[in-house]
Amino acid sequence: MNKTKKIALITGATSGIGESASFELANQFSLILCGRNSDKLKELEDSLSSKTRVKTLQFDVRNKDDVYEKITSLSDDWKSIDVLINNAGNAHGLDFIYEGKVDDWDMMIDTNVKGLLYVSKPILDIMIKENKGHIINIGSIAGKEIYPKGNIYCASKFAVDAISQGMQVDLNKFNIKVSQINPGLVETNFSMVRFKNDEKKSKSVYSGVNPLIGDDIAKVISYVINCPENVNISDITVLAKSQASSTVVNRV
Ligand code: NDP
Ligand code: 8X3
Repeated sequence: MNKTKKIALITGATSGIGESASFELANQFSLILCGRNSDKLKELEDSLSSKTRVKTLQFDVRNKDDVYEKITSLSDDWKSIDVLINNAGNAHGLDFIYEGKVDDWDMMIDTNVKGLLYVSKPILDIMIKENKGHIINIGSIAGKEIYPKGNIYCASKFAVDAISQGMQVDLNKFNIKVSQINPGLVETNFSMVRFKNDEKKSKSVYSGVNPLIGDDIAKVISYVINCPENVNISDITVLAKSQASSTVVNRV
């Protein structure tokens, strides 16, 4: 196994887009796979370690101290992270703002915004010191357009959009690329989380859509990473063919 492979760290590797990205990138990178679910992390390690070096880090991105401790404690052969994929996140609830639950709002802001920052901070320190790196933030079409009842989820992804732009301007002088990938409807566990395991509601989101799947976004991630050194895809929105905007979807 090639120990000189570049290193990619993926958050939210235990499901959906992050899991697909883990498989997609296994041929090219040594992988640091992050998630909360330790059984699933072990399963991923078992599946992928015949292809590449795998290190798993178990943390909740909302836990600032734990995130910092786990990343800064990486051994020297894992520390030199080349690519950070900030993917962990979810929507919680789909309610008019006057009916929204404060706990859902906390979860989205704490995970999608603050969690992304907590993970990025120690890795920025490493990348700046090494004068190299590529950060890929998974935004959303919800970070580009507001849709009814999207309110706080949209706000969290608009924040990711602003953070991505902020990273790009501030990190430019350190030879660090920053890219944001904004998917539309991707059939993952996303809607099950949003609708608190209501399978019927969750399925209805994708009915008649022929939606994107995690592997589609994983291929885009790989494309963005593998552009020539002089090229940066700074912001890309990826939709299913049947989706024209957050609210315009051709269901058949
Ligand atoms: P999934 O629910 O399938 O995966 C989400 C991943 O994020 C899981 O691994 C989950 O871990 C992890 N995660 C969630 N909360 C935390 C937390 N507090 N700490 C650590 N890990 C956490 O959904 P997707 O794959 O679809 O979502 C991935 C990203 O893509 C998210 O940022 C989402 O907002 C974004 N996105 C999704 C779209 C879609 O339509 N599916 C469209 C646009 C963007 P666990 O299993 O432990 O919860
Ligand atoms: C997920 C896409 O449209 O369900 O970010 O908000 S959407």
